Amino acid sequence: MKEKVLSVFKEKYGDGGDIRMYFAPGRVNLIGEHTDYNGGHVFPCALTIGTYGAARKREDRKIRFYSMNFKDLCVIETSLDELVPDKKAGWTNYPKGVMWAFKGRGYEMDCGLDIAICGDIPNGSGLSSSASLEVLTGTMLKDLYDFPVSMVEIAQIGQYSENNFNGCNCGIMDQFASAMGKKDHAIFLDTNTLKYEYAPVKLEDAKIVITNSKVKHSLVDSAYNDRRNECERALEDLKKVVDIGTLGDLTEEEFEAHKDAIREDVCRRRAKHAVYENQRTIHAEAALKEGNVEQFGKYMNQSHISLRDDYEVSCEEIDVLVDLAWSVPGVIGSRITGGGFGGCTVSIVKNDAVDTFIETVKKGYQDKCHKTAEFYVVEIGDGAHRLS
Ligand code: GAF
Repeated sequence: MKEKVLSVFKEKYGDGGDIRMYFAPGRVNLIGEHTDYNGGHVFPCALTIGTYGAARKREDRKIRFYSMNFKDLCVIETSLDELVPDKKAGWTNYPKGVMWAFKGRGYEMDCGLDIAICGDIPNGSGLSSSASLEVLTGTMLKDLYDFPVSMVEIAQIGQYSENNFNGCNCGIMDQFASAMGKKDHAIFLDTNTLKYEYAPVKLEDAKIVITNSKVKHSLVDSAYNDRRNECERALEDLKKVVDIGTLGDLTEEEFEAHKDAIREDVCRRRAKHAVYENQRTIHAEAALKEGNVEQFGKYMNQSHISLRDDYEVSCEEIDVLVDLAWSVPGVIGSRITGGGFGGCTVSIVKNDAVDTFIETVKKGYQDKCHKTAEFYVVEIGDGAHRLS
């Protein structure tokens, strides 16, 4: 992939000069869903699939973009003086947003650049292709312009640009995983403090299998923002009776003791998920640390039920995939992963059950939903970096 991007870069922009190559991964979240904007914990890992990019500084203020994923589009040109969102500019709003956010933090690019990218994250799968593009851009800018930013700041800048330039009110999990991932480890991140710890994912006799439903329901962004608002309303009500900053500050017992202060039933259920899921994530990480993968799988299953029933971010197709997965002997745990309303499930499957898992789920999904699922047996990779 790296060679392909480099040769396309040269074909589009010409050879010579200091062309540098970078990679930023996509992510899969093992557990801790919809907790990142509620001050809770998440437990994602970076994947070995992601976005590759080649870049070279220019002498003028032009910025040129080319993506091998949208071959029908030609080179898209803008300038350092035009860093504003533009619907017509499509995917380039992500890198532009990051440049704009760097500038807002006082990191002024003194010249433009040419960029060519190519990603191997399946389109619309919910494995964070946009976060990987943001983090890729941040990694390029840090290296090419010598900006003294840490990888954690790159994640923060990515999230800030997505919230304020691209209008999606996401939490920090996806950008953090892409920037800070570590091979064979998941990141146990407290989104309230940004304290994190790497937890080895030693699955000697099991694999992580992602199943792509190939479904993406409309209104994903508005439904996502609705969930956020409902959690905020629940928090406001709770703050009248208990001294907390976020839903992540509550234990299950404290929630049960104070939940009647939440006036709307729907907000109570959303808050219940956020509180229980946060606690589940803390327990799940501890179980994994102790080598108790079976227990970890049980928490994954509970997470799915809570996302399905209380948070209501699943959908028919995803529930079919998870039910089928649960029916296969050798499946340790299975749940929806990411924002929801389609996208992917993540399952931990015993090595000798992987083939049966894929066969059973594929056939059952085809029979029940008349759709063809895709399966990826994934490896956990490193966070964003410059390629040699
Ligand atoms: C999406 C968001 F981008 C994340 O911040 C997170 O909230 C996730 O949905 C749900 O856990 O991926």
